[in-house]
Amino acid sequence: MPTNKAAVIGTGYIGAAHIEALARIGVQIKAVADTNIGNAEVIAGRYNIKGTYQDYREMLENEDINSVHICTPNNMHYEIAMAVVEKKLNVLCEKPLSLTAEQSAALCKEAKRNSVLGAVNFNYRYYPAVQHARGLIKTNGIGKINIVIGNYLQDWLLYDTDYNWRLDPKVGGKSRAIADIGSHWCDLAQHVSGLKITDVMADLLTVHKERKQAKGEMLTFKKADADAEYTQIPMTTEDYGGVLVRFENGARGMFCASQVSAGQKCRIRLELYGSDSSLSWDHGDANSLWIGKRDGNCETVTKSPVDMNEQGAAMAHYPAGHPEGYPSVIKNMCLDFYNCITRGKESGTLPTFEDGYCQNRIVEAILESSRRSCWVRVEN
Ligand code: SOE
Repeated sequence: MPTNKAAVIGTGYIGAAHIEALARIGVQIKAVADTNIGNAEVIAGRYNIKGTYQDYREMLENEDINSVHICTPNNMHYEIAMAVVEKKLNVLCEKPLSLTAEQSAALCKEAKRNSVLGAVNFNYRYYPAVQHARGLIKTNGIGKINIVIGNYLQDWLLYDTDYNWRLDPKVGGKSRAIADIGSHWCDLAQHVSGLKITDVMADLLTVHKERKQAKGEMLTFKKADADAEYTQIPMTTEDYGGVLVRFENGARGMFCASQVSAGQKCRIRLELYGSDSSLSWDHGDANSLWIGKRDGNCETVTKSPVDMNEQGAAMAHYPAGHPEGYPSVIKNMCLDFYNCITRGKESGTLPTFEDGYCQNRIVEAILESSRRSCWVRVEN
């Protein structure tokens, strides 16, 4: 892809994953920006990237690029994405697209007005087994979908000494477990089933009403230093959310999102029950898809670029028996994004700004449902 020239803003753990993916697919990275210029310089050195900036605006002024990856904390997404689309550059933004549905609606409008492609990193779509499931459903492989259930569980916020910018509502947003990881589940459920979530009924819990913030920067998934000095911080965002959901075809479902489930590191699981058969995918065994049958034997489809259906095979780059994991799905997403730019049209797999906006509306409906203890309709 010689014509694409990218810049990456934010060089924390997910920024580094984008940079690695771009290097793998051969998109030229012209510059990186980070308020922590030391981080930007280290990663630029590793990948031989020429431009390093502390101020992303300066980078947008100076660099000859056609795309920008936004990998900063959540509260920066809106301002940066707006600046990028106003410069008529394509943008791949980390989730959430912005902190509110109102801001995301404005971004969708502005991206359209400037004829640029806007995408949001709902990366779990890009596992071969997930796309195989979507392909099966598209060809009516499991019959009418009646039930969709699952969860997304983590444990990196189990202790009250676990702290990070995501816990500050001004930086991370008003919702945490639901917006940070529940949104991945909702996106996956909608993308694979092809059905929109129309109503939600939620029950949220903040396990730690206060947390101890250690001095200095704490990266996501990192443990606090045992000798650290702490400040006590009141918590307003949820550690856990249980949500009943209804889909546009009348299907029912439920999911829970938790960041305080010991032993569960990154456990996203989706189960779909149709009138003919069932599908189950679990991130813990990401290269497999279980197909459940009432009559005859159940099957497990394993990742294979030759034996999977067209949608699954398109995401598999190594032979069967060679697992493809998290870095490969970021790579698949970047490939999809740049192919869409080159072809000048969306692929159907790419999570767009519209999908990011949709997740803001679901998250806001979930917060309202929990506040009012009732079913809330998602604006669609
Ligand atoms: C932290 O909970 C986090 O990094 C999320 O922000 C990501 O979206 C998820 O994929 C992994 O966990």
